[in-house]
Amino acid sequence: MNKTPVIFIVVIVFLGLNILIGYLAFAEPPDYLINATPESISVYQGNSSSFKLNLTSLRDFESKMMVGIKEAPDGVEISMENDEIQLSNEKNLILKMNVKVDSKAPAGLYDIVIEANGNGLLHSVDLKLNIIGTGQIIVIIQDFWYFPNNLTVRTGSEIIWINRDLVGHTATADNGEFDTNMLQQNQASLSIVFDKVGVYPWFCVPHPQMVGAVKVIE
Ligand SMILES: [Cu+2]
Repeated sequence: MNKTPVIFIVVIVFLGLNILIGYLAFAEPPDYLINATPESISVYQGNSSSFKLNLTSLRDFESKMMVGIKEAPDGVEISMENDEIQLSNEKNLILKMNVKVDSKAPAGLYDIVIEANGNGLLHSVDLKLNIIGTGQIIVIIQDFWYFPNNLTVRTGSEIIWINRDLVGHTATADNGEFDTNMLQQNQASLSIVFDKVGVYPWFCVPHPQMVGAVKVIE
């Protein structure tokens, strides 16, 4: 018996199923696609700020939505002035968001996720929150990395690096302006004061792939 027709039918059915699955997965576009600006906000440690988020629907839809914060870093409280909004076709909507940053909230760059829920369908928007350090800031060295490794501080702030790894590390300025020298496990550096505006990248002498940077602002 010639098996060619059987194989042919099997291949056709297989391809047909794939096309059908692909259609089901992609044919129905998500009901809610929103965009938010600004994409990044900054708040000083121990401060509160309000922001206007500009929400835009990228597709035609009209819906009542519940808006809330899904994820915020420790020591940060975020609330929406209106937690229920009406997002309309192609209209921009301004949403007021209040951000309260505890003085102990760690300085650095964080992701916050805002989630909108309309008729059971979820859509999230990611924003960057830059917590600007003031006073004394601790950078932890752990697992061959700096936490935070990218931070903004106000002039006059000081940074102390603490090594939590078994092996020794340094935080050494690229331009040679500061150097913690070798820090052994659980050793803290002397505090380094940043009183000049600028960007100061640093690295670890024995592990140059370990890098960080501090941006000093007015
Ligand atoms: Cu190192």
